[in-house]
Amino acid sequence: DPDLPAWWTNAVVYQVYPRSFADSSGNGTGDLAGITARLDYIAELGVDVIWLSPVHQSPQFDNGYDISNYRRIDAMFGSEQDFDDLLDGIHARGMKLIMDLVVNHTSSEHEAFRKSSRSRDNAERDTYWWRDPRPGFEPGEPGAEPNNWGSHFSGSAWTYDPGTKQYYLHLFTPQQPDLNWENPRVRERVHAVMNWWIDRGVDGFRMDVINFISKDPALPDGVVEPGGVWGDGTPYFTSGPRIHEFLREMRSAVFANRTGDFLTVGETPGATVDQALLFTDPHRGELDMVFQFEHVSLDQSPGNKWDYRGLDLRDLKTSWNRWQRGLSATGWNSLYLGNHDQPRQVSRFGDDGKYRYESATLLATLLHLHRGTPYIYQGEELGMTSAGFTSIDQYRDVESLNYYADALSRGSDPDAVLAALAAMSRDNARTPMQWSSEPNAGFTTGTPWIPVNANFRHINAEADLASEKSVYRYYQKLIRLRHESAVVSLGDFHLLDPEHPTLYAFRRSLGDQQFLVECNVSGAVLELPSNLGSGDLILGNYEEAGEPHWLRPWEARIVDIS
Ligand code: TEU
Repeated sequence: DPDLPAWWTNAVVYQVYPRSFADSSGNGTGDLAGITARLDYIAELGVDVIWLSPVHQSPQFDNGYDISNYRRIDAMFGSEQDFDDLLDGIHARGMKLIMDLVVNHTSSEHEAFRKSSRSRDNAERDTYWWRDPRPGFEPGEPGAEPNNWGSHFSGSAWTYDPGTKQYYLHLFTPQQPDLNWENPRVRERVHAVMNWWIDRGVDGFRMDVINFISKDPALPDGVVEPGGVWGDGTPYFTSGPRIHEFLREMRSAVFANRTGDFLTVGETPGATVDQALLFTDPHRGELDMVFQFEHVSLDQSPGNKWDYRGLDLRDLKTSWNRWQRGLSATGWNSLYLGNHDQPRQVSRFGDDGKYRYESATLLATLLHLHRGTPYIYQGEELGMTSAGFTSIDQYRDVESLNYYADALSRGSDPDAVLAALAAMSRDNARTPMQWSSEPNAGFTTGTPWIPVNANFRHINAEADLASEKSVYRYYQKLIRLRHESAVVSLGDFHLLDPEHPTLYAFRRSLGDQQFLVECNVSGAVLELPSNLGSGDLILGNYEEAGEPHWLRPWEARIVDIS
């Protein structure tokens, strides 16, 4: 019933990035059996759902976000049986599993793309975007691309195929050709893949860049910013003309005749509140919730994530407040600060030195007390920090390596580029899980595929589990609070003191229940404005009771003011 609160309104999701979670084989890369062996660790945190980043067969140009066979587990992660064992283990602990669904593009090694590339008139040609060179240019030469769009991972969004003398479109790497969703066969195949996974027992999907699947078939040139090289194609592929039709069609083809507690979450870069409302209105039958990107774009110059500028807290409050209000009557928010594409949140928004515990738990309090479904990215519950890499050979991520090469070829200073990577590279979140103070943080007995963060001897799961005061223990309490308290899952959101530069305070209310959340987002003591009353402490990140009208550095408090 779309009019009743859905089960996920009090659920918490935990993201596993399999290559960096736990290696059971000793080859240096995480695998499925490694995850299965650590399920108690995840279950004890209290989460309800695991989102697993891609484990499908893939040449791994983008760590699995380039799938060559949608119905096979990649051997690097283990066997088909290993997958079924993991799924059973998750279900046995009362949790659900959602898979990553990467269908804006496939791998260039997918059979359909191989066939599509063979000739201009083959039956698969139209399942991807092939276009002629721009007239008046020598095919394959700069300027001959069918339009001026840049790829998300540097360079043109087009690659020339000398065999058939046309270009194909790829919004990401050349090894990730975009599928042509205008072709009904593409859509039917995606639905078939989804049904196949649901029949296998999975509980839903996290849909990669799902708001990019409908493109304006004219593929017009985009605007080139002053000093820029490539045009901005986003107006022509973000929430394109048929996006809502495609999502409704997908929902009915996969979920219409099923009963059960499924979950769909769309990754939607660039989505506005108005679009998110359309995507997540339960009466429309599209998606359950979306990952929006506004709040992870506030600390950089527009359109250039490498130009990191730091966050003004007021911008975050303004943005989240708009999302909270916009999706209050209908629709639903997902809540996140980190994932496998973002730097570690404690390093980016908190203080990963002196106040690491306090700021990690403050950020968690802030996030988990908003209205929406919180997502935890592996290691966040330990307060893991960004990688601390200082040399280009420590990096593995294709986006980071391409950016480095591209920036240097344009004459940038290598140290400045390394500083940008240290702040914003996706590899910051991809270093191995820190399980213990053993060699390689207990992640592998072999050589890890990417260096372990040097701080693993004091930041690790073993240490957090051994202590009553730890980031992990605090996350347990927050998750329990959401499960037990309807005001946390369903209460109205009311922002307080929007103009205060370091205080993030808000009220949640449901019937006669009222919680007040007060967070000091700074390393200095903060005197609370007089309008903020005190009440019974529900949860806070300092052990000793403090002054009611003062917050200590990075102090977060949840108080009952009913
Ligand atoms: O990410 C899509 C996306 O647009 C970003 O998060 C992207 O990583 C960022 O803009 C880079 O600056 C998804 C996946 O989460 C990511 O890992 C994949 O690389 C990408 O799609 C392509 O499948």
